[in-house]
Amino acid sequence: MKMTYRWYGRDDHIPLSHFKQVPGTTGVVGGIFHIPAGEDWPEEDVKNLVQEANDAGLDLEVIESVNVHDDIKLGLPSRDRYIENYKSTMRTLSKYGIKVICYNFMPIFDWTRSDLAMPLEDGSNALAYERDKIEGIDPNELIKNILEGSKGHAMPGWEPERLAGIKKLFEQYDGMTEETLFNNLVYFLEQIIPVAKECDIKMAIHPDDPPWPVFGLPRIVKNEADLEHIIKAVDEPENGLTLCSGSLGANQDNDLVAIFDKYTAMDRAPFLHIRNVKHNEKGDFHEVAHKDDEGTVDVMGILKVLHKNDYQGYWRPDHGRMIWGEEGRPGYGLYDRALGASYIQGIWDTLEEGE
Ligand code: DNO
Repeated sequence: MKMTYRWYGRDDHIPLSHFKQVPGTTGVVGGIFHIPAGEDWPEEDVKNLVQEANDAGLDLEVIESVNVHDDIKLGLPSRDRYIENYKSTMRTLSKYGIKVICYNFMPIFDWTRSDLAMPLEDGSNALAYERDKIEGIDPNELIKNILEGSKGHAMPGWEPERLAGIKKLFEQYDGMTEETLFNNLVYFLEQIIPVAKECDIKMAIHPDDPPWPVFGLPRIVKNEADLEHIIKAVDEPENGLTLCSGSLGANQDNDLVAIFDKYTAMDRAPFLHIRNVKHNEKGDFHEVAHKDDEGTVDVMGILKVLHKNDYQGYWRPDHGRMIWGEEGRPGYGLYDRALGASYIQGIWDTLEEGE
């Protein structure tokens, strides 16, 4: 498997050389964050992004994310214009060697947390989700908390210009069923998967985070049944999944090992996010170190099935804690992700050795 780190471009507090210093790193996962969802990505920006990573000796073959405009998720007539932009962006990305595009299909919000820096016993802090703090609060309150908690770092998925129209968006989604949202996803996929084929790009939908409805908005990427529904709806190798152990693992009913086994064996998961979460008695969760016994995710079990299936795709250590006093974008410090990466690679080497 190819080990990558998520890199936020020039806005990242971590220089590319630091990622490169972690043994085993082959590349970074990038994005262009100043272009609003729905717009076509300028070729010059794409070229510079890839060039900068390559100059540092790193591949940049995965984009996370090319975000999908809400009009596509809503199924509005204007979606066709945004889908054309999406296709054009795919063509540009393929010209610069991009192989995988990660995206999500969550209405309005991307990932949701109640706390971006929950103090842990060991003096570190991590992202957390407490249902009581989310359910019943005004979404504007949540936006305010996230933006304040991000301490000035742009948080992908929480772009202020998009959230400015939040009231109207909620009205537009009012009453939307999962079925309608799913049909809108299929409409989108039917248009873009032929382009992905032509461009030799794999699309990789990210699970909903957390995998249940938030603020009454429909969610369609929550569990194995949803994943199956999606890949079967447009049954082409380019219609793939980003398997995220933390997002899917937030619901303890999800059998992560079985899910990772099934879709990597089928070669339908070109990109993986590996992280760990811990649940409390109320079913709330917070993020923890990657080490298997720190949380409820069976990290070793997942690695064993990836090894069994000779996984050749991209993975990245996902969210870590903030440790050693590091300041940065919540979830995306260097230190704990590097510890997690090394831990995972140690397990991987042992599996290789045992062959
Ligand atoms: C959070 C990330 C998500 C993810 C998007 C993919 O840290 O895992 O924001 O990038 O949902 O589109």
